[in-house]
Amino acid sequence: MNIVLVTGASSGFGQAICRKLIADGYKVIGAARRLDKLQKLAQELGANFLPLTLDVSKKDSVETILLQLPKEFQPIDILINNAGLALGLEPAYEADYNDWQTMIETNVIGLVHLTHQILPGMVERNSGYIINLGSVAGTYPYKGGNVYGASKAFVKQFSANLRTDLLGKKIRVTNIEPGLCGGTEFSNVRFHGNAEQAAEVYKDVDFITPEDIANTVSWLVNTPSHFNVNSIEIMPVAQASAGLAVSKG
Ligand code: NDP
Ligand code: 8X3
Repeated sequence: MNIVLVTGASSGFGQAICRKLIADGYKVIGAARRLDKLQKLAQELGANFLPLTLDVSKKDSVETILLQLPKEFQPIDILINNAGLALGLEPAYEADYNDWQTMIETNVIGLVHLTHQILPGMVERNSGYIINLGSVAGTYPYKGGNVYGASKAFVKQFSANLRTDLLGKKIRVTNIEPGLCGGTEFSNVRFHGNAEQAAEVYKDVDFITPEDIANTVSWLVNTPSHFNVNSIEIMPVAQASAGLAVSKG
C-alpha cells in the first residue's frame, strides 16, 4: 500500500496529511481546485508528490482526470476524502440556499464521486483503505450547523455502510470526526473571507492542529491490515458537548 490520494490538499488538514505521508515514505497525489497552492507544495515535497487540479463536485471531470493519472501514481491504495467546507453559521431560516447547495455538492456528492470511482479497483485487488473526514458536527447538533452537520452525518453513515458492504474484503474504512481545529482556512471559508470573525473562533482556545490530524492519519494507515478503526472522534480538551437547551416561557 503506497499510493495515496488526498483531496483538499491545497490547505489545512489535506496539506498536513500530504507532508506527513510523504515523510512516511508514501507516494501522494494531492488534489484540489487551486493549482498554485498545490504547485508550491509540490516544490517542497518533491517527485513523490503529484499535484492534481480537481473539483470533487464535477463528476465527469473527476472520472476523466483519475483515468489519466500517470502510471507511477496508479493504482490508488489509500483514498483520503478530506475536501470539504462549511459555509455560513446562520439559523436555517436565514441561510443562503447557494451555501447549502455548495456544501452538499462538496461534502456529500464530491465524496461519493471519488469513492464510487476508486472503490471498485480496490475490491478487484482486494486491498485498500478509505479514510473520510467527517466531523463532530455529524454527531452533535449546534446552532447554525444545519446543512454542514447534516452533510457530515451523511459521511458518518456512509462510512459505516461501506464497512458493511465490504465485510469479507480486505478493505478498511475509517471516519475521522474532529472537533475544533485551528490553523486551516475552515473558518475563513465558513465566514466568506471575514478574517476577524474567523479569528474569533480560535481566540484563547488551545485547539487541535492540522498536524494532529495528519499524525492520526499516519497512525491509521500504519496499523496492521487486520485492524479497522471504524470512527475516531477527536476534540481539543477545551471542547465538550454542551448538553440540551430549553427555551422557557
Ligand atoms: P480548509 O478550508 O483549510 O481546506 C479545505 C480543502 O478542501 C482545501 O484544500 C480546498 O481546496 C478543498 N476543497 C474545497 N472544495 C473543493 C472542491 N469542490 N474540490 C476539491 N477540493 C475542494 O479546511 P480544513 O483543512 O479545516 O478541512 C478539511 C476537512 O476537514 C473538511 O472536510 C472539513 O469539513 C473537515 N473538518 C474540519 C474541521 C476544522 O475545525 N477545521 C473540524 C472537523 C472536520 P481548494 O479551495 O483549492 O479546492
Ligand atoms: C468542523 C468542526 O465544530 O466547526 O467540522 O463544526 S465544527
